[in-house]
Amino acid sequence: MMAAFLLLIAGWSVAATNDEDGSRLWLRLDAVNTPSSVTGVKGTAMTELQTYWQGGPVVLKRQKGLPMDGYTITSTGGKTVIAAANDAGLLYGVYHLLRLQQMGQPCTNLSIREVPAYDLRILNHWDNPNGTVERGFAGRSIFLNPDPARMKIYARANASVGINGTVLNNVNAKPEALSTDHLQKAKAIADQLRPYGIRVYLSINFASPIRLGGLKTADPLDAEVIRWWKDKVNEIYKLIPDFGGFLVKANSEGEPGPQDFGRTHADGANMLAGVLRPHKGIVMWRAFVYKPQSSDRANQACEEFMPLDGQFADNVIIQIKNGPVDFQPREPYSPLFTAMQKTPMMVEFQITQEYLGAANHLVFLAPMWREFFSFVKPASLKAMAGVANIGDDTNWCGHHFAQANWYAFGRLAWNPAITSEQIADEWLRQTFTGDERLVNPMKQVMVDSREAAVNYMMPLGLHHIFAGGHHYGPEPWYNPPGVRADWTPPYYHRADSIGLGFDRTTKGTANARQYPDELFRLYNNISTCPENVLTWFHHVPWDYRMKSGRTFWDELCHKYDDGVRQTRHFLAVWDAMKPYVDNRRFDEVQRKLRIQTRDAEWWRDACLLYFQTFSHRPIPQDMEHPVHNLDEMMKFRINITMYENPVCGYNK
Ligand code: GCW
Repeated sequence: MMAAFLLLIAGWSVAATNDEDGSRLWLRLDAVNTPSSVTGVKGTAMTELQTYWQGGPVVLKRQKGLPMDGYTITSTGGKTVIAAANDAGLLYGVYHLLRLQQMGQPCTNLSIREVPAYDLRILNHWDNPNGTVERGFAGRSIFLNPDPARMKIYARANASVGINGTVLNNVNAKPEALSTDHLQKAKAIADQLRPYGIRVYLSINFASPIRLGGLKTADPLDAEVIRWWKDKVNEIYKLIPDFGGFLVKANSEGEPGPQDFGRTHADGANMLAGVLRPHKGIVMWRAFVYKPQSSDRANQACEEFMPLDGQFADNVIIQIKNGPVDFQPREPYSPLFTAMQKTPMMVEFQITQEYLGAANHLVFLAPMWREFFSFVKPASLKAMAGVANIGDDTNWCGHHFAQANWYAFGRLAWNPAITSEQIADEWLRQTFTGDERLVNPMKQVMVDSREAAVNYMMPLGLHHIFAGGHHYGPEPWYNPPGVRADWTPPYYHRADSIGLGFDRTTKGTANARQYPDELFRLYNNISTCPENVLTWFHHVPWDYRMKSGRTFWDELCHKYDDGVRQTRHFLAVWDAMKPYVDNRRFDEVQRKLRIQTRDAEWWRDACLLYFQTFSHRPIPQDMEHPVHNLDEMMKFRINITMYENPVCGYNK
């Protein structure tokens, strides 16, 4: 009896240890030693080595001549030397070596030289003081009551891919983010992240002098306002001597800004930059602006920022979303990137999947970001920011595969030329297994997943036809009275009896004109416009002949159906992965993929049946026909806030 009981316990514990919960992210090496305690970033580098490195002796050497954060790794005769100009470079070199070890790659005869593309590789958390995370699909804020053990994993994960900055709070910033109480909390976090070479930054509310300081104005040219900011900044630097600076969303979506006081973005940004300069702090000023009155939201960043090109202080960087509208599954790049010539710029990617199935869909974002870099030269930018997908969920990101997007962001901020395949390969080997029977098929799934999402959500240049509010699922018909037009899908898809799409040519809103000549000509002409952005730039007649020979309507139908079939294929591939993955992660991913296949059908059926009410054309015979009914789908709503992940999608 006793023996049977013990056996049961033993059996249970084996199964339990085989199961992984994803909390270790891609850092799954087990400790081989207990490190001696050392401090500072170099201390962290030594500790990581002592704890996890299984190879021969490694020397960490400070060496002049290399750019900051860069490193070399050279190994000869069993001895490895990591050299770098600064301690962070040594730490990155150590993580490189550990990555090779974890992937089972050769760790001898190395001759590696790595230099980051950007000095600033930064996460933006949209975390609120009450613990909610805007567009957060992985639980609540990790910064609310930071757990030291989790903060250590967070710091290690970031440093392991070279991320060296983090903005702790939402760009829709509450004034209290700068209260002494909150600054104390920020200090505590900064103290935990500093040994990993990570600096903290804060988003600020431009009206803080009024709402926190009790002043009558927040006019950036007012002497008292400037004094208020100086005092506040001095207070911050007393607590956090290496504080990085401010991120600002101003005069956008109801947030206050310098325009409220008759001043420009440059006036506002430069005032803050002046106050931060003595401390070597910077201002990241967002270009995400649009007004309800304008004829085309996509035009507005250029309209507002081009007249200010060259007027910003040198410690201001303009932070621009990759596309001109808002993190859609596919957008052309924001033309501001090529229009502005005299202003430092950085790109803002969205790691959290606000418009890509939240934490339910497997969508690997590296291909999307690489696509951006095929239009915008990496060297034309100063830095890279990513809106984090991190929360207090056990597996950090809600979906095990969403961890890959955090990883990919860091790798691309270090080197935008790394291919999506390589990133997926590295991440799979570290996070799951080096077994090729998993790595090869799942790498393909990851690399194909973004195009699949575009297909089942918004093919051929469609955009912003999401459900209002939470943005999960299709709602191309969403147009309630009183909601501003540019927050409703019909503003973007413009479906009518003639066709579908937004005329942004010179006959329409002339958005195409904001691109360099060569691209302007390409986009402005329907016969040369790439089909993957066709309805972004053109109102396309239903019978327009596509390159495939099909009519536009038939092509649209087929694209949606392709997306559905691709997701079913992803599920089938994953189903076959069971032998190579622990049960827990296998089941969790499988469940999410099942949701995704059903959501893909929901997208296809809702969009095609709705657009069919305009096109009056049949769904082609040679594809699967909708399995749902439009009326029912139009009544269906998921009632969640923008701080939650839906437990499942369409379930009727
Ligand atoms: O993507 C949109 C989101 C908002 C967000 C805003 C922004 C933080 O729907 O939730 O607010 O953009 O980027 O400022």
